[in-house]
Amino acid sequence: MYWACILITCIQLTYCKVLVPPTTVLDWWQNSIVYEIFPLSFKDSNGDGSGDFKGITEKLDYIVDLGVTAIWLTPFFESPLESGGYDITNYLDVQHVFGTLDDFKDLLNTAHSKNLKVIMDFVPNHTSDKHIWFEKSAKNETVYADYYIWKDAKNQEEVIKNNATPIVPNNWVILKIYL
Ligand SMILES: [Ca+2]
Repeated sequence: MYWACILITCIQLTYCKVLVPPTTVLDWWQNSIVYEIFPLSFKDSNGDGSGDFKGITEKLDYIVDLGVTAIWLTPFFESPLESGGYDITNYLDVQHVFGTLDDFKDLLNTAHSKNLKVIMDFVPNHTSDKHIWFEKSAKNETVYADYYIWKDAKNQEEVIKNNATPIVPNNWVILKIYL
């Protein structure tokens, strides 16, 4: 009888998938409620037609009231805004249509004072074609030449021989929005 009980217990543990409660505590990003903000179309604090840092700062109490614990800001670095701000020309400054770097710091500090985490949508894998690195790389300048991956045009020979208009080597679509 004793061995039968042990056998039944082993079968139950094996086939009934008795689960052991997880002992790990979830990290903040695993259980946060995240509110994505596209700064350009969020609140415009100065009436120039574009959302900005001060507008976001003004709405933080509203965001907290929603139960949000983190905000995610889409890219707000210096950019010609030809690709929603994902086309960055300067990673060391903010896009001035959103305000100043101090305005951003104020937004950050105010968010933290309300226990809101701030996620910056950082885009390290590509830049604007107007970024100085891209321009130097396109000219094949030393050091910068391999900062980007380059591929010849589909009609490269025609371009070289007859100065033909280059045909892009892929089927990527450029999606331009607003402004
Ligand atoms: Ca504005």
